[in-house]
Amino acid sequence: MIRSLLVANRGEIAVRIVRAARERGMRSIAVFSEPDRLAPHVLEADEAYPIGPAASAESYLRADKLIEVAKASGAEAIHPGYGFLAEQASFAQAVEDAGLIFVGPTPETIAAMGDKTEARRRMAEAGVPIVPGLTEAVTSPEEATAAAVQLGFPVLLKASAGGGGKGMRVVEAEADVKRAFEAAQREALAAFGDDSVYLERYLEQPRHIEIQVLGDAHGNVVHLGDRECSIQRRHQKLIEEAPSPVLSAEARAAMGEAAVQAAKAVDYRGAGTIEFLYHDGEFFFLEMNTRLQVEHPVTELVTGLDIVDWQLRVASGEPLNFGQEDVELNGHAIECRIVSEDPSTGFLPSTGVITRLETPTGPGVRWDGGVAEGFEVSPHYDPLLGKLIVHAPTRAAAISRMSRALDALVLTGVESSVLFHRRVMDEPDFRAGSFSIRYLEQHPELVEVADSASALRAAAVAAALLEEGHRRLHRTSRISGNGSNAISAWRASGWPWRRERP
Ligand code: MV4
Repeated sequence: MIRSLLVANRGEIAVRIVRAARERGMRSIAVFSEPDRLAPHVLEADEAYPIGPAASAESYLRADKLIEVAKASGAEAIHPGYGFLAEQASFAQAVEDAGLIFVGPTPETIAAMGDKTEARRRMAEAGVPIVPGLTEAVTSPEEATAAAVQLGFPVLLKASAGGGGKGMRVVEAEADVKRAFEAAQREALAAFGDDSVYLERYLEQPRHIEIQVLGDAHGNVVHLGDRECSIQRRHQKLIEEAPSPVLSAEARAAMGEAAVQAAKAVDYRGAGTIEFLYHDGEFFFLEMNTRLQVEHPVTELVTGLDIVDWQLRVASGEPLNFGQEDVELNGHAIECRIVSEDPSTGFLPSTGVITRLETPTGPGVRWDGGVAEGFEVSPHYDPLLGKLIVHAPTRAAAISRMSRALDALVLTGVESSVLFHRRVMDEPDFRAGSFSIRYLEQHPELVEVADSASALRAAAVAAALLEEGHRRLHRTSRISGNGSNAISAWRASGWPWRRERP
């Protein structure tokens, strides 16, 4: 039994983990950088310790400081969350070497899955379908060219140490392999300190579908169904749902079984994700993520399981007390990642103080947030402000529920993706479930700036609602209202519940 947990993270995921620890009866210990002194994750934890200045490299990425704080505070375990040190085998090893429990898989598993060619070898051995291509790095342009010709164009050069899209190069023809190989090597070296690259057949418009797995320290592994994660921009996912709208029952079962095989092949412990590319009924192993993922809530809502709680139980040595046959998928869940980026400027980061935050409530509506009113969103960290997640009996009902919830979300002080997300909920291809990983590039209208006439109309409606809300609050007449301290029904998304026609 773990009695005290250090959460080596910040933002919404640190809040999520602190709450899970509290429900398990564990003492929660937060860490914070200078600008995070009064951040929500700090205020919700039982204790909190400073670990350095704003820059991640000097705070949340300092393995030595985190372990020092864990020891000084009497923490028995460390949960890394996602990002930062979550998939650094050396950090997991250092935690274990310090006599602490790492909430996650073993350092060996993390290292094996971090090496993309080794991961492909292990998966192929376990009978999991991998994207056609090599399972060893290519070391010269000649070798790369020969392999590409044999595989057939287009091919994709990838960094062995990669993931997340860095060091990737699509090659369309034999004449371009040499240049692309050299560029991919350089980029891989700069990004990962390792210039090994290999190649795969390039799938042009696949979907990204992943399976959540959960293993314990006693050899039991179950999968918790699939998530559709195709809607992304530059490898940042923006909308996830469970289950995928396109998988047949047979494909879902086959993918789930493959994921369990994959996890068993690496003695997987804790929560993990097997990513697949899916196209025309075929699926191929892409990568394994050896951590809790941002989008875990959609799986929690359709399975009724608390994944973070299970991470803590597994880390405490508890066996899973249910089998695959006990896992049922109910209804449909959708998550919108609300980021402090401005879609109308190509998703440029937006920073500033959150001046208002009102989050929607109601049946099947969940907000996993990491910011609060008065908190300053700084440029130092990930732009994720919080996740709006809904659950309903059907996908259509979930889309309606998400639309309603986005309308009710008030978030001011920074630019955000709320309006963009609201537009996607109305977009016919999204509603039809008809999209691939290229959805956003194929729908530029979703990020277009409103023209000045509609902006003016929106401003007029906002002003009218502002005044009306103020009158309601102060029970004043139209004549006596003085306009100060006005509270309104205006919504940042631009979709007020009441349709006003100017
Ligand atoms: C691919 C692919 C097409 N064909 N591999 C992107 C990041 C890294 N995790 C792997 N990625 C891809 N690998 C082959 N053989 C397309 C992508 C890809 C992608 C994958 C999942 C989600 C979003 C993506 C966006 C662009 C490219």
